[in-house]
Amino acid sequence: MIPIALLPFLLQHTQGDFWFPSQASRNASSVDELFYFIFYVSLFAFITIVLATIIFAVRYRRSRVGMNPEDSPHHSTKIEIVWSVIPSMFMVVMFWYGFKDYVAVRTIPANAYEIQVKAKKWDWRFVYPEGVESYGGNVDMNDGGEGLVVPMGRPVSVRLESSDVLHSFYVPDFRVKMDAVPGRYNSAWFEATEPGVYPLYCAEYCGTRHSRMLSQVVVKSEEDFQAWLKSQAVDLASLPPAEAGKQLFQKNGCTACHSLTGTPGVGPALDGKYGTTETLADGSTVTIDDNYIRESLLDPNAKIVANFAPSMPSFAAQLSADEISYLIAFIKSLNE
Ligand code: HEC
Ligand SMILES: [Cu+2]
Repeated sequence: MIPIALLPFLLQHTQGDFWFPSQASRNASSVDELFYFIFYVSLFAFITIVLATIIFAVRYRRSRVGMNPEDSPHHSTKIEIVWSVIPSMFMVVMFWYGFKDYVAVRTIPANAYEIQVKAKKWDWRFVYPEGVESYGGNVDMNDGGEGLVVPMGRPVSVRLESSDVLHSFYVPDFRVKMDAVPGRYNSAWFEATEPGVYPLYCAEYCGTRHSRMLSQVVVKSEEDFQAWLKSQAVDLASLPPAEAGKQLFQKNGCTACHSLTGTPGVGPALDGKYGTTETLADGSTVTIDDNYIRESLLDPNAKIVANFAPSMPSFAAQLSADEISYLIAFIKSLNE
């Protein structure tokens, strides 16, 4: 049914096409081949059945034959065997490759390089075995993060967790998608085969800023990846406190809710705020000082800023006393 001239176009998928983005991981081609096999078998069956239906309806229509329908033969073993056995053979092929690919996609190679992926409303944080952290990378949010940086040519596993609601780790170019579920760990793996930058989506509607929970996977050659790891290892204590606080502000995803440009987001903008007077939801006022910021981080719902929903998570489990001081120094430095 498909014009022969179209076939080479339809079968050449590696660069990405109408159906799929590029194939940038080792499992991508087998996923696509199975998809296309099922797709073309279904297309063939669909066209054959619809055509036969139309032809029979026209050819044996009542006005043409001019009489009431004859009783149809109710049994033909030959036909029944043909239409059972042939489709079953196709099903077995689909099952066999589906099962084989499923096992390959779900079995994490023992030598995989494990990165912890932490999802929360509404950003991603990536923790490497070397203690290095990377985050976000969403151009739109302008958070300055680089996203998930991975080496090319060796298996990488992601251990997914969520600290609030369901999120889903989705990299279309790798054909990888796995939920990040609060209260349990999930894992997925891939082996990137082409250097480049690929979009990383949250594929589970997770609240008002779900569409902004957009990051990227940066695939680097082994040497570039090792160089990147080295360049990321910073000792916060060696930085000026405000600079250390700035890094923590980005790493902890404060940028997802707080802008530093005066425009309120989910939470109030934090530039030029230190030392000013804040009006709270109950009408009382409070001065934004060190103790107030500390309380905002450890017990955010103790005082709610007027006109904002109490949606800030507590950072009591994430931040050490030193880190809280760095963050305070950073917020103070925004007044200068
Ligand atoms: C999920 C969104 C969200 C995240 C992430 C978040 N906050 Fe907030 N934050 C809010 C909201 C909403 C408010 C205002 C309501 C309230 O007082 O709880 C707020 C209030 C504050 C205040 C008080 C501001 C004022 O004008 O009185 C400070 C300071 C603050 N956050 C700092 C931070 C820091 C530092 C981080 C990162 C460690 C952070 N927040 C992460 C949503 C967030
Ligand atoms: Cu999400």
